[in-house]
Amino acid sequence: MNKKQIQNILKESSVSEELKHIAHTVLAGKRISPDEGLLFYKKGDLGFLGMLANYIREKKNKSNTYFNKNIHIEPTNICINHCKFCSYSRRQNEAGSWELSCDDILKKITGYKDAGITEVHIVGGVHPDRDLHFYGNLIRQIKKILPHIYVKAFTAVELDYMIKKSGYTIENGLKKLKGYGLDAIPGGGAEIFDEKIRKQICDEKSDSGLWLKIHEKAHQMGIPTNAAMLYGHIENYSHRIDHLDRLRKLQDITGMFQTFIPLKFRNKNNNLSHIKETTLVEDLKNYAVSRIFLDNFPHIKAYWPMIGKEVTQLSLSYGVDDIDGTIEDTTKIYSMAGSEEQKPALACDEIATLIKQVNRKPMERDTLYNVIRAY
Ligand code: V47
Ligand code: SF4
Repeated sequence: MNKKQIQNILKESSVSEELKHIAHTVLAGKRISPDEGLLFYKKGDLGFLGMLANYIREKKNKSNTYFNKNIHIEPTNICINHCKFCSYSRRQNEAGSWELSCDDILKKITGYKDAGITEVHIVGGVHPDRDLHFYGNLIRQIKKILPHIYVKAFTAVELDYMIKKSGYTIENGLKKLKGYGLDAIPGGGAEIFDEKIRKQICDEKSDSGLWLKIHEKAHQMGIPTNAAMLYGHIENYSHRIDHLDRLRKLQDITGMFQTFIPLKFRNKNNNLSHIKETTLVEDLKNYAVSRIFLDNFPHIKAYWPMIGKEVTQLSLSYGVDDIDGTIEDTTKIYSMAGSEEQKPALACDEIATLIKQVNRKPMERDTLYNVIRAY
């Protein structure tokens, strides 16, 4: 729908005058305030928010829907932290713990030599004994086997620990990792920035200021990063808007966030299992408000293994233009938390079909969003 059509619909609709006023701000290409974002969350119905989010999505990315050919490596689930929402972390030697050596990982990587993947995504637990050089060497060895691969690795929380363990400042640690071959940083570890909520769900984790600082320093040295938000647990709409606002402010300064990923809290096998998961309407609304509020983020990602293929298709009408990658059944983290896809793997053609079924244009991309193939 174009601007004129939306303006006409708004004229006829029963939407309140205060929401209409904010909608006109969005249509005029202006930024909405945190209070206005909050009002959207609280009072905006799904059709209204979806219409505006889709307008922004198409203005920024047309019908293009991005994905890549990627694998995940989860080197270990041994972790020094005890985040209440986490379903996969274990103590050292605890039943169910895993710890892949550098050689184990390189063997896996060798199996993908001819698979045409363009990205290795590495995220895992914060292992007490592994430092920056262990992981740096891992990146270097991976790139010897797959020289053209982008390595997008380690949440800011993992980075914080490994950099300090090796005695570097954040700046020098990131420089060192860049030298080893780190190309980009994923969006995890952000959870919810609000200090009171963070204390209740992941007290031991690097704090919000540090998460933002690590991403800022990475941006300053030319390393692009993603940003996530874990929602649907004990936070409320104000906490979500505060989270989005802190990201928007940093993006105003650096411009190096590539995509924003709302991560729906899944409640299996963790210490927050008593919390009911959010509904489909709530999930779509969250994508829509994120798309509208984060006017300086180029992309909004729906992580398909977490929410499933059909919800991913729906999300493409609520602001989402990026659906992660082929994955090749290489992640356990989310299946342990009860995600939709227990063995996530899709061939490029299957992803393209999913996207085309909802009249969007599939675009295979690399980690930096350069288009590799338009379908
Ligand atoms: O920070 C952990 C989340 C994140 C649960 O950058 C959970 O492209 C829901 O970094 N329910 C790590 N979420 C994941 C991550 C990521 C994932 C996909 C794409 C990208 C990207 C990055 O996983 C953690 C936490 O927020 N998580 N447990 C759970 N029970
Ligand atoms: Fe550790 Fe990450 Fe799980 Fe927290 S979410 S316990 S930091 S693995």
